[in-house]
Amino acid sequence: MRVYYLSLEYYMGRTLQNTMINLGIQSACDEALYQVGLELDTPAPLSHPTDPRPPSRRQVGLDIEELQDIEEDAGLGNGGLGRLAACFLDSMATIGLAAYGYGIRYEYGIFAQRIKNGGQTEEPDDWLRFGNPWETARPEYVLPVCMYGRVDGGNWVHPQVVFAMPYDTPIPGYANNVVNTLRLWSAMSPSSFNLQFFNNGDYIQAVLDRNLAENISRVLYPNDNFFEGKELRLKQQYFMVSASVQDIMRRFKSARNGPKRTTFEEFPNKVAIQLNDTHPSLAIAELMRVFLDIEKLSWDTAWDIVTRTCAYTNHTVLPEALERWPVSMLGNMLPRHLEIIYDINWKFLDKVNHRFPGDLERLRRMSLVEEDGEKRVNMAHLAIVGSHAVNGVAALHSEIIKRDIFKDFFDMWPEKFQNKTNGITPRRWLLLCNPGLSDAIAEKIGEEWITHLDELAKLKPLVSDANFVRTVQKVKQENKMRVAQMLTKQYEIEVNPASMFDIHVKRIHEYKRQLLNCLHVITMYNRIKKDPSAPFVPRTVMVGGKAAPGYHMAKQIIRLILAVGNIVNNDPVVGNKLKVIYLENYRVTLAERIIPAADLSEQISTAGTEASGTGNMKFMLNGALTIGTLDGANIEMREEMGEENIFIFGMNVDEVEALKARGYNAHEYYNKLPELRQCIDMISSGYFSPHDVNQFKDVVDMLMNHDRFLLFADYESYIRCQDEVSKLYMNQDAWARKAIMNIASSGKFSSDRTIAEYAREIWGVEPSMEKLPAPHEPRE
Ligand code: 26Q
Repeated sequence: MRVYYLSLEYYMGRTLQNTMINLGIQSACDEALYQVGLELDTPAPLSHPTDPRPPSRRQVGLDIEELQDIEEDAGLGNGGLGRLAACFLDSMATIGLAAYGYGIRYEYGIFAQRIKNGGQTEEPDDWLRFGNPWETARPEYVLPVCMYGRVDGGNWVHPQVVFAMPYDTPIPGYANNVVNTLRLWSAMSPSSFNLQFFNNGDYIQAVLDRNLAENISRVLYPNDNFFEGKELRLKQQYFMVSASVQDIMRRFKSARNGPKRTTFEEFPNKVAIQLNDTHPSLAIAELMRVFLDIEKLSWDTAWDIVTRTCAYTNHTVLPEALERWPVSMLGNMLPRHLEIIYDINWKFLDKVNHRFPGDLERLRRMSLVEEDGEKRVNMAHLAIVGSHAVNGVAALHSEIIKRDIFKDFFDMWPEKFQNKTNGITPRRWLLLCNPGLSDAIAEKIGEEWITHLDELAKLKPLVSDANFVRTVQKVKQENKMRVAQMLTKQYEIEVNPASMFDIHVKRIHEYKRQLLNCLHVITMYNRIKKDPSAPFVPRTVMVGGKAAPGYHMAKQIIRLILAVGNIVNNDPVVGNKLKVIYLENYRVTLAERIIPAADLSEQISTAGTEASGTGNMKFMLNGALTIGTLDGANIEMREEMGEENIFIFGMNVDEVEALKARGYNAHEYYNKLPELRQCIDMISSGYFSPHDVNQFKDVVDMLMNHDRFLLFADYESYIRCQDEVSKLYMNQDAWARKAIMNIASSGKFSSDRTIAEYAREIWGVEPSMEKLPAPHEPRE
């Protein structure tokens, strides 16, 4: 069985250190570079062959960290979904699956965020500027992709052709001699492109127009959890799907021990295709087209193969993130696929009608084609109908899917619906990013945890080992110092490394409620101002994350946090009790720095909105305590560590639903809670924006009159919970013991566990932790 992971995003970050670690050559490389440095003679000035002085040598060798810092992040993703794909690649190689990642080689990844004039600006991410040493172009496997044209008697005629050039990146497993492949497609214009111009004599124009085709893989769309129905985005999706499906078919047909004469009955036993959200869901229609039009299979045979091959992972329940492509756009670009989608829909609705006779309302709800307003194809419906398994990414999320957004489909096929709680790779998110903690752990329980994260449970008894507690505290302090030094060096910001590092890093989105955190900051500020001599547990609040360039409210949220920081950080009454830092350009590499230095992790989305979260797991694994809602995987984290080791506040999903049903009225809370009212009044009166008192009018208006995420309803409970956090922080040992309980309880959140579940319960393949013989060693 070969597993194919199809994703429009891979948020890989850097590769060098990860490669050295997985190959087991990190310390050798480190040492070698150091020695090379020492060998470098720096000739003494004016030295002469007869000079009796020995040639001078460098006092210190070359530092591998300096080399690592030169590498660009491969930022081919937005946030959680893209990073999950990257963690999965690492785990699939580590647990020995024959897995391939397929995606797009964007020439520009997620934009670089710069803070200018109090807000976010975007700079293009020209990550290939100095070349990419990890990739190999494979021109021998280039493939044509067809778009546009029309259907004539069931045949797709006169399409435009673009070439898909594969670039392969090796994905090594951890210490097991496995190397899988991530294959990313780059668009290349065929030399015949726009030949009609050429024949008209406009050769120059024909060459210039090659760009049009090559724009397909130019840039990653920077929307996180938001659907934007742009034609170029649809082209990207089909381009990736078409090239990947052809590649998969070619490999199936040429398999060494495959059938002599190609029969497709075996296809679902040899090929598993996992769809990372609906973004690659055209694969279902494309596979049908290939089996019907090219391989000439019957509809029923083709459909049986396709549905047994494909599986779909949903990553969000937010309605604005669900892909609903206009029929007109799809029909113009992919006329044959639209026909096939209509045929899938007829046969599907016929089945529904047999199961639930006469339930017209149900047929309307379940149709792949939405007919209210502009006709659209609901891609989630296509993905569910065309897959044998549909999964959510945390227990709560998988329940919400069954109960809410896909209820009708659950009624129809309860057996399709599964849960696969997300995970993170312990190689990057502990071993690589936190060597101090890794060593402290290894000293007590060895190194098995690197591939069997459940082993961390062996740390639980060590909460009463005073030495271990002290070591963990020391490691955290060192990690904090490193971040403090970085902030000083890069931004000339002085932070108090003895203060609590309270960290909120993720994409900026209303549902993630960075504004709630901001209200807590203002509340603390007001308390300090009100009684400057009252005891206060010092905090450094750091917020980081990118806003989608077109998301006005998200950009305003960044502006407000910066403005509040400006006032708080420069108020002499506050001193070093409270600092607010905006972490510019949060990305994988910055996460590797920041997360190991966190005391407190903010995971405060409105219950029922964050499908899982994975940052939450990274903080837990690195010994931060969490303040969070009963949302996504927070619930399972609490279950693993016990409720005494996590700070949970706010409404649960049922309470959120009840409040919505009753009617949420922000004014009630505003009138009832004086500290909240004070915060809001300050924002709306321009306290934080003296040069433009109306700056945050829209933010206040949203919070007061149309807040979908019910901030004020959780304000009081959040503030109380934060007070408890501060109280505990005064007892450093009690805090550290809970931190150790967090680390020791994080075994479940290894992506190795997640992938083993996908393997057994969706792909029908057994993981193998066996080490392969090294290529140059004879097989036993
Ligand atoms: C779709 C169409 C057109 C343009 C953009 C998009 C688009 C792009 C990215 C839609 C959604 C996304 C990203 C979604 C995402 O990152 N979801 C997160 O997935 C994580 C991994 O499962 C979860 O942990 C997070 O809870 C979820 O928000």
